[in-house]
Amino acid sequence: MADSSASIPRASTGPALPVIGKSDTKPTWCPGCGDFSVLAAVEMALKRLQVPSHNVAVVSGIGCSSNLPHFLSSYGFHAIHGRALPVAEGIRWANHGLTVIATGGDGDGFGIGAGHFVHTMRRNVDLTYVTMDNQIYGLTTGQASPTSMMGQKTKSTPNGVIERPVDPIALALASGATYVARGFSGDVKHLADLIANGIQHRGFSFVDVFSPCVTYNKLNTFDFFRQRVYKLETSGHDPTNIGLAFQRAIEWGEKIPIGLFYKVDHPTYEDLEEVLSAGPLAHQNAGLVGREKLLDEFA
Ligand SMILES: Cc1ncc(C[n+]2csc(CCOP(=O)(O)OP(=O)(O)O)c2C)c(N)n1
Ligand code: SF4
Repeated sequence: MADSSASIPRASTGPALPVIGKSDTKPTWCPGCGDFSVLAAVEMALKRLQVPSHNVAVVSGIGCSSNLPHFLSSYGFHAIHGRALPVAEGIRWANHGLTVIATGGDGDGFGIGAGHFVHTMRRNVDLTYVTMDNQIYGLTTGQASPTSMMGQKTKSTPNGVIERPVDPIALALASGATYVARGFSGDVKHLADLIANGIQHRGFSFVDVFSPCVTYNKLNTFDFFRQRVYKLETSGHDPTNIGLAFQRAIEWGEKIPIGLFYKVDHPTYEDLEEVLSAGPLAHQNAGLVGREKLLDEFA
């Protein structure tokens, strides 16, 4: 099988090409929202990798966090609720010369979008998925989300959440993601490192971010995480060992890990799929000819 990756620039450079930056649209997030840090970290990562604006597509679903693509000077697509990943995947299939980043909230990704989350990971599509996990529905003003903690009182759970939360890290490990990390909005540099390394990784990169909703989640605040998070990088964790990664993933209490849980090299969907392995569809003339032939059959 041909390895087309060698000919595809993942982060091309050049003085004439504008590197990504902020767009003219200003964020409408509440002052202090964790999502500001995630925007800054995504921008820092892309700047560090010198990815030109025209080589990046940022895709989201619906939610406060899903407004992020509006604020970057890249291509962007604001999809429907829970559908960031299928759109991102479609963009990769059409043109896997692009750096594709999907973003969104925990409701978007682990609730309505949970099926897409699992299946995009098991295909190992080469894109980076950054979730702003505030453990609440922010945009719809404070209902419980799939990652809300048991017992938490919210608008939709006035007597407290009685369901066990989804563990996004464990789910990603079980579903075949090949780069699994967690960051915190309170540490932008560390988060930017995780995102930059995720973009450079060949395969599905997942970065879940503790990104507090300062308006509707009074439990999982910046202070809550500051008192609990510790870095895997400084704790002797071996990110090549999936068993150890699962052990760290289920840690939740006085200490909560952030950093790189797991990373493995595995062929991507684009490597293994016969047509895509010959290079981006967008650059394949044969694809156009084939399409015309197909249309002729129905004419
Ligand atoms: C099909 C569909 N169902 C429900 C909604 C309403 N809705 C919009 S955003 C949202 C959840 C937002 O939470 P999250 O994805 O965690 O993002 P946040 O706003 O917290 O960043 C919901 C339920 C919708 N827009 N479309
Ligand atoms: S409601 Fe919460 S998630 Fe939405 S912008 Fe405000 S602080 Fe951020």
